[in-house]
Amino acid sequence: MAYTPATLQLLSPAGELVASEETAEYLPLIEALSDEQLREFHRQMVVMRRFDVEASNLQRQGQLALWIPSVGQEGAQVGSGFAAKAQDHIFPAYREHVIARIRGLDLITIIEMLRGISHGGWDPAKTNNFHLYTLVIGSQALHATGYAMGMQFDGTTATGNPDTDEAVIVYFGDGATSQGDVSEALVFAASYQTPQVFFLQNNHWAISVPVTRQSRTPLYLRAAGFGIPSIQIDGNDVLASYAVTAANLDAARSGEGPRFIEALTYRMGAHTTSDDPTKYREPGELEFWTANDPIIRFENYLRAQGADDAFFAEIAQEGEDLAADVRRRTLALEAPPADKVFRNVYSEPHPLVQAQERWLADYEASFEGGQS
Ligand SMILES: Cc1ncc(C[n+]2csc(CCOP(=O)(O)OP(=O)(O)O)c2C)c(N)n1
Ligand SMILES: [Mg+2]
Repeated sequence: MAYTPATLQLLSPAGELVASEETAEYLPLIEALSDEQLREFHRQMVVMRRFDVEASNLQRQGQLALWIPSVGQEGAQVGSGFAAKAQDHIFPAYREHVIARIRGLDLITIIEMLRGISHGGWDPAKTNNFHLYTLVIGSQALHATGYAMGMQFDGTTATGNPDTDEAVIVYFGDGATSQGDVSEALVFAASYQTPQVFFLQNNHWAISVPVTRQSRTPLYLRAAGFGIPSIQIDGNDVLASYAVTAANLDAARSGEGPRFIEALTYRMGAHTTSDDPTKYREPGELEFWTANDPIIRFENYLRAQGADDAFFAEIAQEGEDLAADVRRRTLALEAPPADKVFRNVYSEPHPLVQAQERWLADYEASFEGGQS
């Protein structure tokens, strides 16, 4: 499943604005952006792709237990991330590193989690309402809907003031749509008309299961069954992601109820560094999505708008600097204590866990120079 006739694009793959009946309501939101804001979109996409590559390399060099790449999904994330207002609350899954950075989370926090030296917590009050990563697929949809209901109870939404009215945006994947949690969240959101945008990043795979196995219909159509207005957009079009999310968040914020956006995008890399996608996907698929790369498309657009080589060189350098900084800070981190994984499993000592801990200690000790 690539693009469909229903997929909304504001920017063609060649990087030109699409003027049509469908795009007319969104183009003014793009025209209202300054050159600086547009360039900031690009800067974040480029810099974060470089960060992502560095994090994958660090994992391969034994510095992280795991990395979860977001390469290919920068357009969907940058656009929607900038569409959220400061007062909005963002509930991510676990691949939203770009949005994390936009909301001010220090990326080393994610690195620490995937190195195994933290349990992944941070305080959303200190990360501009960017809530915790959620590895239990789809459960964040329920957290988000509950939070949005709370806004209604607190009266912090739909008061008529767009500068302070709050909304929630929740990110989830195509695979998550098969989870009961997501369906339950949609039911409650529709019942209570929560101020909420469901943002589905359909990256076409749930590990090795293709989206075609998850759904016989385009996923945005599923929202109709819940009575939630929905739209399918080209998630590799950063401008579509921005404008459609902004419009839908505005609607949610002003009391019009929940909305559902399906952003078609592609996970260009592996599911995680523990996965080998060459085992299950056709090379032609990657070629199609490489030709629709969100960064190349937006670079073409910016060049036509007058951005020059110096700008692109500057942000490439910024990416290098960020990667070097993350590498330096990662190498300075402590090693994950081998016993930590066994702590906090049960409140009391547990024989099975104790046996596993002993096994690991013996295994480590079996290596030359190992310690028991
Ligand atoms: C409740 C639950 N079931 C299974 C898993 C194992 N799992 C981890 S990622 C994943 C696929 C999720 O796919 P999708 O929602 O499309 O998100 P993506 O990884 O593509 O961003 C699965 C099944 C899990 N983490 N949680
Ligand atoms: Mg997926």
